[in-house]
Amino acid sequence: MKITALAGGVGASKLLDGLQRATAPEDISIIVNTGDDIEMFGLYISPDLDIVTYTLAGAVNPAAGWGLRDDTFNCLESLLRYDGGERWFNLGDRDLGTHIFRTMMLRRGASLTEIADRIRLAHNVRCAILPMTDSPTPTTILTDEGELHFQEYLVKRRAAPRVIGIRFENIDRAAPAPGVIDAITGADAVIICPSNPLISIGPILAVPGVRQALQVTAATVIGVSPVVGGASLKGPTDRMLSDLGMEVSAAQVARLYEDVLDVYIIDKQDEAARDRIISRGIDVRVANTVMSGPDEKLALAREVLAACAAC
Ligand code: FO1
Repeated sequence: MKITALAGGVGASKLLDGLQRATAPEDISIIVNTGDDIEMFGLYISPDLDIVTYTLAGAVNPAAGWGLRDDTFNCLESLLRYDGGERWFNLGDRDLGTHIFRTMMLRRGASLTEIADRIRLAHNVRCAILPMTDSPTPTTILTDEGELHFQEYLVKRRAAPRVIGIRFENIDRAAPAPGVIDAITGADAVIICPSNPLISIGPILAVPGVRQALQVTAATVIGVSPVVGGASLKGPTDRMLSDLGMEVSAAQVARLYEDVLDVYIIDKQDEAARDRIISRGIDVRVANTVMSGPDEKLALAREVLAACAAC
């Protein structure tokens, strides 16, 4: 069974790690959000591509869910001594190797797609990893304190400012990266990972042609809720939904995807929302979606695969 996943950062990576253990990794293609990308110290940083790659390689810092395991920060400290800036975005010494390589290859004219493939092969990752687009489309968060790059909002300001709006810069002029549309239309199942619907999956769906491909694909489109019991397990999904006047619930996230979803997997804690979601024409499966360890990741991945096989 050919599977394509739409993914953001940490939550998605956990499920993807389960999936690569539950089925043949070569059958999985992952379309990754690049709206979080940011330039720092002249380097092109692509956090979600790196989080997915490092996690699937078993190399991620397990406590943080991003960066490399046992990394050190000597280079960053040296840079900040010259720069005089505040340390708010932690780039590890070995992680910097990835950013230097990516930046060097971009300057030589390689595409983000080609570079992502080189990096995942170097880490022996067998799933295909595709950026959503090859052109920069940074996410701007409009807040009561002004406009912030997504990383400034999330990491520097710890998601404290109130969100008024979200803008995906240059998105109308962006094209899906090579292989993205084929991965959606040629799959047997497309999985929308439990990522932030507004700033992780939202940018992928906003790339011209992607949402339409999901609407017409013969693949079963299966979403996994990132909201459990009225809160997000990781990151500011709950706060952002609420700031933007939306209900913080699994059902609300399903509504954001209702034009593309066939099946939605919600947590046992949210079982009461089942009928509300079914009434919108979406099949619902109830599972333990809280991936607290390797066994839970594998169990949820098997649940997702069972939902794919049932359609
Ligand atoms: N997240 C943080 O909360 N603090 C950091 O200092 C930080 C550094 C960082 C460096 C490289 C990288 O690939 C990711 C990093 N992240 C950091 C994670 C990142 O900000 C977000 O979690 C993702 O963009 C959302 O998926």
